[in-house]
Amino acid sequence: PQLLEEQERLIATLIEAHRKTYDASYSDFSQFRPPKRGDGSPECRNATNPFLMSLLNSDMDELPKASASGAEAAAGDELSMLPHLADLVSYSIQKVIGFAKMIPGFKELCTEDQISLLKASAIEIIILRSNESFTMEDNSWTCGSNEFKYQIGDVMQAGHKLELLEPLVKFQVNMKKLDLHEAEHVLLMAICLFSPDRPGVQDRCRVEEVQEHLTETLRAYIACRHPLSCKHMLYAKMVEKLTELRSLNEEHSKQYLQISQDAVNKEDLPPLLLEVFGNPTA
Ligand code: 6VH
Repeated sequence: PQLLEEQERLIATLIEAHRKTYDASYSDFSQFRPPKRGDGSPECRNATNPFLMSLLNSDMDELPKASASGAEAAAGDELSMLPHLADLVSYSIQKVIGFAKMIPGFKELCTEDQISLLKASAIEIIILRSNESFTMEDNSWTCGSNEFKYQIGDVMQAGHKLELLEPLVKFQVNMKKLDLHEAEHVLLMAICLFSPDRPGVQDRCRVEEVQEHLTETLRAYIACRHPLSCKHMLYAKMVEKLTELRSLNEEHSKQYLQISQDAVNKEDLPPLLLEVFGNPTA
């Protein structure tokens, strides 16, 4: 089988769209609210006794005037990574939107369907694109300096449960092992976006048409570009990843609802995040 000229162009367009929306230098990350890691410091270990801690650690014999500050520090300590990671996710959603807009066929959909597709797939595409920063060396997402190296413990400090993060890390490891070409990586993200079975999609046929065109291109690409030794079952394995993403998505929805209810500082969640993942207080 051969890649048609049109399929070649599609791949080139997707790669260009991804490069324009994925900054592999991660230089914008310093604009997010800073990461706060409970590093086992005394303040952190004693997060349950914020008032006692502040009295023992200062010469004052009074409780801090900003009365709620102690309690907030305690609650905020548990979700200490939330502002930074919420900013990272909000930023990533903006980039995913930029990527979507450059995929042939997306802009031709009505705005309602564009929104339905983005809302449903945003977390899945973020999980996929994050594989670029994931490293099996220490199972972290490494985005430059140590400050922007995200490990499981950091994500737990944004309120996510360990038992739900393990499948996420496993997913990242298995993705890494597929060792996808850039063409395959961007096609998978586009295929994920154009899923006709997402809630609220009106023009399912149009979405399905685009998705089929993308999957056909992926099959053709694997058939003629991927080395014989490793293309075995690759397409099937990639489709399997889409299924795993659905279940990660479902778990994320539940975790997000819990986190958004637990968050003492509602400003921790940027407005775009509330719009895409839902605002339980609205
Ligand atoms: C890429 F916790 O776009 C860019 F509050 O590759 C770089 F934030 O609940 C880096 F609210 O339930 C990168 F929804 C890394 F936002 C991605 C990572 C590392 C990118 C940090 C933790 C992330 C992970 C991908 C998904 C995961 C962001 C979390 C998603 C979230 C969230 C929030 C909210 C937050 C945690 C999770 C989860 C599962 C297991 C899916 C983003």
